[in-house]
Amino acid sequence: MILYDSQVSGNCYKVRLLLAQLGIPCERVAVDVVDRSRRAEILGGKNPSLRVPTIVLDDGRPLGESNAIMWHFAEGTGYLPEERFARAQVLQWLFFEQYSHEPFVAVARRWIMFDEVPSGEALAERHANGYKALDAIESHLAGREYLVGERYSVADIGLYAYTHVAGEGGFDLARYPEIRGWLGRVAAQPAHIPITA
Ligand SMILES: N[C@@H](CCC(=O)N[C@@H](CS)C(=O)NCC(=O)O)C(=O)O
Repeated sequence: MILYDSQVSGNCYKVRLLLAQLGIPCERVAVDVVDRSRRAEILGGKNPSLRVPTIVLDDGRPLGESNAIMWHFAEGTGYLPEERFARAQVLQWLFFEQYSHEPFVAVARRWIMFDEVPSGEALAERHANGYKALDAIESHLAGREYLVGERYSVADIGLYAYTHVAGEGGFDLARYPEIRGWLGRVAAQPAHIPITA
């Protein structure tokens, strides 16, 4: 199995973390996420969006989108609930991550660390919306250990990926005690690996 990957990408880290926790080995092919010039050559025919993560299963079938890849591998394991409503709640958080969190928290980090910040106003807008997402997670976690059903799941991996490095995007997590406690619980899970692994 081959994972087209980027070490610095939180989306790729979701897949690496889940596979590590499931004990599933894969070959990693590093793809440059800043220089896009070889994208079509590397990912053409595998992922229509030409983005990473993209995984190619042992039988040759390719799959893109971090949360879809996690869902595929988590099915039938303890990382995805069996009960119908709880599964929908996991999807609720994964869609929230992609629409309300990643475009702001991850993009601010990307601009600051790897690209360039287009303007002060643009960064302020990413921060304002990113803080709204962090506020939502903070209030949901009050009185809870994990995002869904009091059990660690791919919902937690999905939101952990960019939240735990939000400081690199200029976000201040000091004001979020619930999130900081939850980040610690996620990092303490068996077979956890850091984004740098
Ligand atoms: N929704 C996608 C987003 C994938 C994505 O944006 N990947 C980034 C790295 S984090 C990428 O490939 N960026 C380079 C590009 O946009 O060409 C997912 O969750 O997998």
